[in-house]
Amino acid sequence: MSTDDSRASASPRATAPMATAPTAAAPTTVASGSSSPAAKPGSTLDRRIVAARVIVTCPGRNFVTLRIETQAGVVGLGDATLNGRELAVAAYLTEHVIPVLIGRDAGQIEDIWQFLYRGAYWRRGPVTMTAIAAVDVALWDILGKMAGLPLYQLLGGRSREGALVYCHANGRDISEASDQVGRYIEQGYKAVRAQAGVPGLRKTYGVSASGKAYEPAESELPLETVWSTPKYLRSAPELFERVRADHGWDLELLHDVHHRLTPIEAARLAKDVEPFRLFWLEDATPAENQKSFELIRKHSVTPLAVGEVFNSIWDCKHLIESQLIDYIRTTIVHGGGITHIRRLADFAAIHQVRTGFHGATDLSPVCMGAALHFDTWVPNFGIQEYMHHSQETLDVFPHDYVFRDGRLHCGESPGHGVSIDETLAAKFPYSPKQLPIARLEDGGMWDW
Ligand code: GCO
Ligand code: MG
Repeated sequence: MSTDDSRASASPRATAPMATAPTAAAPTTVASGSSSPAAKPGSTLDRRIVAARVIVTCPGRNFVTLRIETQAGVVGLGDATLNGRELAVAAYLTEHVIPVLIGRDAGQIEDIWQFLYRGAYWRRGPVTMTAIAAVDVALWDILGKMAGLPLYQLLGGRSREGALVYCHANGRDISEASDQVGRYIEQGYKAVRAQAGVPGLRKTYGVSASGKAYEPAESELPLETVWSTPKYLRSAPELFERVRADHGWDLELLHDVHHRLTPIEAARLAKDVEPFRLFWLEDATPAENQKSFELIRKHSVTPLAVGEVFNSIWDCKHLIESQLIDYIRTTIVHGGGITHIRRLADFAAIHQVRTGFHGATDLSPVCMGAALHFDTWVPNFGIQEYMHHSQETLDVFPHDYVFRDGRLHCGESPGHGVSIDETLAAKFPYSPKQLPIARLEDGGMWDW
């Protein structure tokens, strides 16, 4: 071991050569520039990362994908999409991560994770953790392809036949929402999230314009929406009373409050919907202050889910170890990849908290593919969100997972089973879109 602490930061085997920083939005390649010695298939040299680039595409909505290639020509993909802040992650990867990846051993997944996390000095945060996740997932994908095994097999093998999913039903009013729940039941869904317009509010989170699929990031600059907690708290329990009356009890029902309530208001709602036995109530209150969930817990036995905006185990440590939640929603793309989410899931398991991964359309099929392999293995699996991607998106990202009998089933192809059609992706250039914001009726800023 060298004691020369002036040596360049490098993997144990290779020093990253200088690379020209490419621009964020355009697909670019940074190659090592050096000709590497002939490598035997499967040897360490074979795994040397020789190229990596970021692909930004907008087949209906924006996605950022990291593509890593080894000396042997094995390609791995990682999702790097952070809705409304896509180019921040693209630039983080292109400017700061790709140059240090070149020359490293793609098989050193843990070491590369630690290098990118500790080595950044500025730890955590959605941009950093999404960038790390993209690298991590691409490397697990490469490992699976080199081993000729599906990702779930590398994690420890199959624990279940497919992942129970919940889809999104919504309506401008309660009756429209309940009708849509019925249509999903007919399609075989066993779990449905229900959201309805709130009387007196022009636009409500989770509710689409008539006939259109719901997609929150719809305008170049943030759309300003108006929120009223009293109006919402009056109508939300009625939605579930109606859905149970229309569709009975042989169905898992979920609901997303989307961070809109104070802890005591959240406790009120959790108590009011208790008779309708929800599978979970999601993001009932913002969770920066993890102790605030103690208040909800004191008043209700409605199961609680939280964490789609978290990016590390530290965001939910108290929530989990104090058993203040039942489901943790942090998923692979925003939580540092498989390497970190596996730790989080293990920590959750010993506190009987189960997974319920975020799966909105702003997470690409690459994330969904990886998540489904994880769901297939993880012992403390709860449920997987499944918000349907548009056909254009599915065409850009060929994948082998399928929906059957209320579950999503990952495929058996090596790695995570999702690729990208770059020719098609290039036909959908980046289109700036931001998430809406919410204000109270008096104009004060609120949580969207
Ligand atoms: C969900 C989420 C999403 C988010 C979106 C923001 O539960 O699916 O709340 O709908 O709003 O991911 O980018
Ligand atoms: Mg949510």
